[in-house]
Amino acid sequence: MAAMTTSAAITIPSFTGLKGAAAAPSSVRSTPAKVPVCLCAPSIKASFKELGVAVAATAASAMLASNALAFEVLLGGSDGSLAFVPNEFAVPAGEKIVFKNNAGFPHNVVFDEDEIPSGVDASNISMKDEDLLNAPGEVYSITLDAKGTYTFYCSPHQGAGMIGKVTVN
Ligand SMILES: [Cu+2]
Repeated sequence: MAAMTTSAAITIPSFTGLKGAAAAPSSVRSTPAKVPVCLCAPSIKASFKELGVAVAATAASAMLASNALAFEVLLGGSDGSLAFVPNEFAVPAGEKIVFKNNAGFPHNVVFDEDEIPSGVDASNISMKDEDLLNAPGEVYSITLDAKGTYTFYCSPHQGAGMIGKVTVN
């Protein structure tokens, strides 16, 4: 019995090989299906790399096309973290800052009245505590003109550490 099992095991691969030779397209198609992890992982990495290059190229051409740049901050990390991404950044005075709902919402953007430059009214630059961005891609945009450091937070997730800091130069 053991000998028969062994010979059967040897027969199967050689039969598959013959089949593959007879019908090359189906053999090619079945290979990725059998090892999706090995084949997919490098190609995903490659496409992210290509995306990165494409985004960089787009940003560069946008820079050339216009000085009206917007600085984008994601609300919620793509890894599920309750955070502003980036959570610390600097922008020139007058540059538009776009907070974009990304993951883990609802989120909002509220500036801490005690941690903004003097003379700036926090209520003029903050969302209301009860206002929330609920849908993916929803944005809240502001422009900060007074130079200095501003601290802001997301009111639902302040306790979880969703706090950010922007320096306006
Ligand atoms: Cu939040």
